[in-house]
Amino acid sequence: MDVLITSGRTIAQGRKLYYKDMPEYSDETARCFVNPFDLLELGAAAGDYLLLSTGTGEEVFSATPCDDLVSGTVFIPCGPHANAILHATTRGTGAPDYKWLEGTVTLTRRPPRSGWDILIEEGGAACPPVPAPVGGEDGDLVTIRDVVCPLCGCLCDDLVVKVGGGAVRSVDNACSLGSEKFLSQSRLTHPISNDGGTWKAIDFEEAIRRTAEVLADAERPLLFGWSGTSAEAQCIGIHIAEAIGGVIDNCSSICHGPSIMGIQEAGHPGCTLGAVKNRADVVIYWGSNPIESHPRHLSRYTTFVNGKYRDNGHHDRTLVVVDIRETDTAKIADEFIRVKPGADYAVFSALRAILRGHADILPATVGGVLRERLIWLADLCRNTRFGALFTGIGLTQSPGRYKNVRNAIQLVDELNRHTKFTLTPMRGHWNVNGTNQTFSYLTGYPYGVDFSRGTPYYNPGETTAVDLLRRGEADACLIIGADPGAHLPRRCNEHLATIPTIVIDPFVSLSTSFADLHIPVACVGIDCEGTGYRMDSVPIRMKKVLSSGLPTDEEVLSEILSRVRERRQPYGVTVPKTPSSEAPPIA
Ligand SMILES: Nc1nc2c(c(=O)[nH]1)N[C@H]1C(S)=C(S)[C@@H](COP(=O)(O)OP(=O)(O)OC[C@H]3O[C@@H](n4cnc5c(=O)[nH]c(N)nc54)[C@H](O)[C@@H]3O)O[C@H]1N2
Ligand SMILES: Nc1nc2c(c(=O)[nH]1)N[C@H]1C(S)=C(S)[C@@H](COP(=O)(O)OP(=O)(O)OC[C@H]3O[C@@H](n4cnc5c(=O)[nH]c(N)nc54)[C@H](O)[C@@H]3O)O[C@H]1N2
Ligand code: SF4
Ligand SMILES: [Mo]
Repeated sequence: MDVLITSGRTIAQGRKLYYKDMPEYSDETARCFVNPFDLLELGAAAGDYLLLSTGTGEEVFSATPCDDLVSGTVFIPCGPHANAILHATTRGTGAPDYKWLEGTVTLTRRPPRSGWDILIEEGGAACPPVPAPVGGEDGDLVTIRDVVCPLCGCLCDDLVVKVGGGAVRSVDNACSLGSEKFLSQSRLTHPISNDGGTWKAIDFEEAIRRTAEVLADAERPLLFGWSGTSAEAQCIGIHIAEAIGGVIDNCSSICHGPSIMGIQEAGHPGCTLGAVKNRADVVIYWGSNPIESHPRHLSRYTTFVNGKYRDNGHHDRTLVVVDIRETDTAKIADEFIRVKPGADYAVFSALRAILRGHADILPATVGGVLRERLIWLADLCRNTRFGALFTGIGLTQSPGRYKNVRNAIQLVDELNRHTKFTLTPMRGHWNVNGTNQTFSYLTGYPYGVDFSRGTPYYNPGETTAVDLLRRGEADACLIIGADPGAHLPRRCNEHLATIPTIVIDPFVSLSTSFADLHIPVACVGIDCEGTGYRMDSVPIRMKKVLSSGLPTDEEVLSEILSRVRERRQPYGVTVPKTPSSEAPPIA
């Protein structure tokens, strides 16, 4: 059967993000949600195995019947299984087609593989042994209040954490995603090096020396990730990139990078989450499913919360969800509008036409939405006192991409002729917004910054991680605060497995599989402090709740920076490297 394959977040996948060494993670990322009628047609039942095939490859998933999807579309939680069949083309934006992949589905008897098996096939090594959890007895529990959650862009700052026996024992107020990060024990205690397929413990001094050598000696090094670490560490990373003439890119290139491209073209009518809480009477989530990806967003900031001028919680507000699936967020919304996959640009244009008084020129449906529904939505937005549109990666990773966001901004501009309306991208990681802040104020560009010319250069689709890896251009890679093993297309991982790759991460991740070296560090927000930027660009200081004795990202990076500076000629004396004329074409 021909299907459109789309992927995204689930609660179970998010809860297992910090347990990628465990089978439960793979069990979730190997699920495939299918409309029950499609399953009937396939002759399959819940739990049966389905083979999904695309132009890139094939992978087995286990079937989960799901009424939220229309017939002909299947949904996979994001992870190694989805990325095993995804191509690495980014259409000039840096972000692959995570939400739009054509393929076929058939019944099979073969069971799904684990994430690690996929990585091994892509050229990686087996999972290293993870040391037994620290501490036995809880000891005297210490309670720490007003702790900030280092998981998603909500940066909730009201957590209560109990610590004892050298570990976090309980977390109150956080959602299950945040709690699981605090409670995870999938941590390494010393650097490990991959010696021909076997893992060997090494000390920090050797790990840092080897990292500096690899980076300083590379022709086209890539430093990727950064959204899982502090703003302070990001700044040091940018200095390393400058010192080695490398490319530094952050997770936004594969995420909300297209939102930033839209903002570059049309501006950003943003506001703080506090303004939304206090004033918004219309809240729209478009291509975003916060119940599973930012679970406390509605209760802390937008919907189920009383504000200064909205003292009756959700009774004072209208919640609208626009998505291709009837998500859990859609189910609790006042109105759910289902669009056809990839049809958002047309729907935004139709809304703009209605606001300009041209409803009469519209056909009966636009992007699968009835004209009358669109007129209703335009009227709702025009008549609000304060409207807040939150955009997700359903817009940035589907056809139209940054043009979708640009059109959404232009719709919001149009609405501001009538009332007050704002737009906020639902930034994913706790400090991915920080990457755009630090990269912009130090280099002038928000992500994908190439220092090979001796001066910062930025061109999404060229200087972005997926594109550099797809073209096989990077010849060494430092991964910090990201997990390409789990989240980048197969082609990128296959290349990473062939070049020297260093991972700096407190947790074992799927990227550990193709790391030559994995350097464990203190985790920002748990065992060290640091600055994060909430999705509305408010900087928040992350707390330290326990001592692990591990060095911080800042410390490890500072040491690497001074070593690469020693090893390379002072900046300006070296001949600036430009990509060679033999380099494969960009597209
Ligand atoms: N549980 C969990 N939470 C997370 C993460 C995680 O891995 N797990 N990761 C974090 C990160 S990095 C990010 S960026 C955020 C992302 O948070 P979200 O933006 O909520 O991400 P997704 O669930 O991937 O996609 C959002 C929605 O887009 C819809 N969609 C797909 N195609 C289209 C389309 O063509 N049009 C429209 N209108 N909608 C479409 C999907 O059905 C989906 O419900 O989540 C963060 N939070
Ligand atoms: N199929 C599919 N694939 C997708 C997507 C999709 O929708 N579908 N979405 C894409 C998107 S939007 C994104 S952003 C990416 C997900 O992007 P990734 O960055 O790959 O997401 P995570 O797995 O959360 O990786 C974060 C890493 O940071 C590490 N980390 C946490 N705290 C610290 C710290 O204090 N210091 C350091 N050094 N590291 C730390 C964690 O252990 C983890 O390994 O996935 C992309 N891939
Ligand atoms: S909503 Fe986000 S920041 Fe808040 S507790 Fe959950 S994961 Fe943490
Ligand atoms: Mo993301």
